[in-house]
Amino acid sequence: MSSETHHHHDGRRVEDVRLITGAGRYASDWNVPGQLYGHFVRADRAHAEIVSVDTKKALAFPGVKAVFTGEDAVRAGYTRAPHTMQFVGKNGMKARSPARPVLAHGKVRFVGEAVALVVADTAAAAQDAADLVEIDYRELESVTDAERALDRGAPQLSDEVPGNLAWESEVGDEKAVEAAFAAAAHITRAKVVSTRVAPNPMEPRACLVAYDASTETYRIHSPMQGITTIRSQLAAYTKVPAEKLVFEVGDVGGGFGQRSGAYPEYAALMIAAKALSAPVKWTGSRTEGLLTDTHGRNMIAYGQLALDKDGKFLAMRIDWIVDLGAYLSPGAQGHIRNTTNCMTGVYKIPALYASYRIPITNTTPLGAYRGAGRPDIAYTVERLVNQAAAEIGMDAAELRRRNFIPPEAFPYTSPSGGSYEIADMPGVLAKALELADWKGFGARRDKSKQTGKLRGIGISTVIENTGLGNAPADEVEMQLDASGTVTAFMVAKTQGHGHETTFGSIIANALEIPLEKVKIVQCAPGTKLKGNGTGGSRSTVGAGSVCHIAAQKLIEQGKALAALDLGVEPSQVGYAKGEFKSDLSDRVVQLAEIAKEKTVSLMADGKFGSTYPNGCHIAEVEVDPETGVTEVVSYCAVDDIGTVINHAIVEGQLHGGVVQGAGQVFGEKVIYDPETGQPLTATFMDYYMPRAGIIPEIRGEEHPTESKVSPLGVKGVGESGCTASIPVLVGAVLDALRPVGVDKLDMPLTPARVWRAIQGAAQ
Ligand code: MCN
Repeated sequence: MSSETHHHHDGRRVEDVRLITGAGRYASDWNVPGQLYGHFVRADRAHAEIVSVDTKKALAFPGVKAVFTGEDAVRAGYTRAPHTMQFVGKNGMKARSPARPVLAHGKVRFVGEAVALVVADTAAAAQDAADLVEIDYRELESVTDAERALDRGAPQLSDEVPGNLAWESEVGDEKAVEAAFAAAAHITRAKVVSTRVAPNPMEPRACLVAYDASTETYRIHSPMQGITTIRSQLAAYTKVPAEKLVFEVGDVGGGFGQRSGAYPEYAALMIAAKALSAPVKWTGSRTEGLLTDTHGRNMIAYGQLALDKDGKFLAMRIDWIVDLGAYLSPGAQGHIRNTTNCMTGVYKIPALYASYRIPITNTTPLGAYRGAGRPDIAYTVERLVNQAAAEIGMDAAELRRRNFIPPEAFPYTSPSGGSYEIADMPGVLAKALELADWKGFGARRDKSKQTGKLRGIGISTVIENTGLGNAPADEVEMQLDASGTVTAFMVAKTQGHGHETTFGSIIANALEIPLEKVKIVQCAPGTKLKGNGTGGSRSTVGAGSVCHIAAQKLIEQGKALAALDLGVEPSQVGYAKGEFKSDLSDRVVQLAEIAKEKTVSLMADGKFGSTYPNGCHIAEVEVDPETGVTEVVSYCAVDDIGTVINHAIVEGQLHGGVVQGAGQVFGEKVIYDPETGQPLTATFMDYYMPRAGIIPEIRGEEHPTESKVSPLGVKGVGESGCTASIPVLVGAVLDALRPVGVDKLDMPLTPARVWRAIQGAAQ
């Protein structure tokens, strides 16, 4: 979008004044009269039978109203957690998951699993009394390692999941791949591990449930990413009809995928609110978040890439192991769908074969986490490509150039069934090489050497699917009132993304009115609107596009209404800048006037396919071999996200994504003790979080190819940053270390691990 269309507004986020001056309304700010407070008693061991739960002492604690246990969950029938792994696997295999009562019953399968819910008249009393709930366990051997869980003789989590194998599947053509490998001039092999990370949004998970017995309705306040998916999942979990679940969402302090599904805690609070005829509120702590917010990534890929003598890719083979934790969570499916979709990346790879094995383990369930499989497949493919370049001695950019899907081949159907709409990889690459001064790297490496530093350069060229959602359509309701204010209602939900600004601008631009005249209302309580929640970087492609369509509809309806005033035919009315005019009349009808007597109200909808943002990131690092400390000294990003609605927000999204990826690369990792299954990273003392300073100022450029999927020409951007940054940063460090003999190293690339790898190679 050209800057002229933004003459109404300087591009700054309209929500920020509210959010940074303490005027936001987050879950903790949300209170209702007479509310009680819940505190969950959680499993302190990874795998055990529950012999008994004694609540007597807790119940006697001053202020305690009730204690709920697995028996209450079973009595309510809240035992089958919904999951979305609906794919058909090998030999027709359907995904399997253990039953999961909303409070554990019979067995606990990971540390942190909720076993009891104590409700009291203060949060402190509930917490204190929780310590008095006495649970007698019979401990079982646990397994937290994905590959070990699949071994014969491994501890078994559930009779419902024989061999701990929740699902197995394959894609591609195994025979064709075998033939291609047999004829290859070179084969690159790598085991690529995408570490398990915890999402850690700034605002902890929380939920306040009130029950109205007269209407049998639950009012649920919780920070979430949208309400439609959660509503249907919670309805499935509890068998309470969806229309009896009314959601209320205020401001949300980050989500990153983790808040998209129904958690058992929400349903447990429903039991309590109904039983006690009082609203019950729970606010999670940081440690509860680290233990029970669905984790992300956590995949092991055994990859192989076959090349001919000119460096052309012939075939790729990947064996995936994706550990989904103790139970399949609602967000689990992304790890399959999104990795499959873009499995061959931006490259033309004629033959592909991949197999999936999905174990369950005694660990926190996995869910969507910024990218939900997209960064993992990109990391795997890019690791293979970079390693192949090093092994055959070809420039990593040149190897890419030889293997890109050529621009004229779009729309392109990948061997795993992805259908990429449009991209210009050679163009993206050329721009990035120029921006990063790829050619000048040798001189910079020499210069770093003089100061005792190992300099490395990394490159990633990636593509991902964004936009597609499960909802039958995205709907927007639009109202124009007599003050000329246009209000748009939808069920996407900003969690810090700036939707008030971007969706407001889409409408303001379409109507050519000031942004101040547009109001965005997301997830109004009790709304019947259809649509996707925010996730999968789909909101702009989906809800955003429908905002545009709705505005066009408003203009058309306005023309009909204005025509009556002007005494002409609707086709003789023109619209611009908030005014209806006709050549046949010298009167002007203001937009507000058509709502003078009655608010104008309309519905618009749309169903959109996938868009494919893509890009090339290039980073340089300096590693100090004395200390193992890595400094990222340069970061360039060229991204194609189609038409850009708001450049500052897009830059922010990319920056946030890049740093989130860098967090995983340089430190973030959830670690379990292999013997006991205890998580060793359950506080910020143990779990690394990235700081803004770990990435220098990003030098970015746009390289848009317009998407036809959306009338706005947009592609999603919310996840692009981490999809590109993980491979580029690992690639840069490995490039720095290769001259000293280190050619593989798994994340996290902490100083200690880098230093040890350098020492190990020297011996
Ligand atoms: N945008 C734009 N022009 C485009 C595309 C997007 O101006 N061509 C703007 C959008 O209008 C929106 C933002 O960029 O304000 C992100 O848009 P989009 O790519 O459509 O993604 P979603 O709004 O659907 O957000 C989801 C995505 C995901 S999946 C995760 S995870 C993630 C992310 O966004 N979580 C976030 N970014 C996050 N940012 C914040 N602050 N907090 C999170 O939890």
